[in-house]
Amino acid sequence: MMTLTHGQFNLVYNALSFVFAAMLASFVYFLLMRNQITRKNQTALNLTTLVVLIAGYHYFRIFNSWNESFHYVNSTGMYVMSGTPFNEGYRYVDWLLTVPLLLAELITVLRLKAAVSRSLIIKLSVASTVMIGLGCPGELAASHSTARLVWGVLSTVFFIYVLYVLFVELTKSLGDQPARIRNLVSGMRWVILITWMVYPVAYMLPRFISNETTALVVRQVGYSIADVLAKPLFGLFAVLIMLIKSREEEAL
Ligand code: RET
Repeated sequence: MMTLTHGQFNLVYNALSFVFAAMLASFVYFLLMRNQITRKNQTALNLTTLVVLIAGYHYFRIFNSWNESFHYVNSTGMYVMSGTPFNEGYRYVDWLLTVPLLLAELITVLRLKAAVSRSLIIKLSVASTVMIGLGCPGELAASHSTARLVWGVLSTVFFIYVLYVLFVELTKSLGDQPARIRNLVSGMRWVILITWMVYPVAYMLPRFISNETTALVVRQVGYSIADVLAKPLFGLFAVLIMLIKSREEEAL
């Protein structure tokens, strides 16, 4: 039976609540930015707005699921499992939807030639969907099982392919972008590289942290931090690019 201290329960509770607030706030912010972005740049803005909306909905559900999974025992001052299991599935459903959208957002905001854009978006969305799909059965397998390791390794192959497309193939298409945009794209790619590494590390965590409760708390807080960086922060980078492009178009 898993037992959480008051501090452990509240740490996850507050982290999930913070991410929910960040998704809501960025959703409203992206909506408010609409009239400052020219029509040509609005597809990318739509994508980033959708991503934070989808994530906001899932965080609302994850937050509720967390609250339903534990109840407070007055006599011990601890939180014990209520019997309703915590639903990690929301995260995978969220990633299945938001990861291809985030990658499409990165490519769309650049407004490359139509054929180049299409080819990059197809490669990135197929590879990222397979990456998440392969991670799913591994997440359901027991913490120390070989199955978890094998699914994780298979998923990582597609993760590496996504990084290859972003850092090698995309670079070839950036030649005609102004230097300022190239720097921002470079920033966005580093946000992807650094924040996306948190997910496989969190997946493998139960192998390294033997205390189940600590592993759960660290994983939830890790995912929460990564999600704020990978969605709202990444979206802010994208909006900056849209603003620069919109100003340039208006000046013409
Ligand atoms: C899994 C399984 C283990 C191996 C790898 C994984 C990668 C997950 C990633 C998820 C990214 C999610 C994002 C969500 C927020 O928007 C599936 C954990 C490599 C990279 C960016």
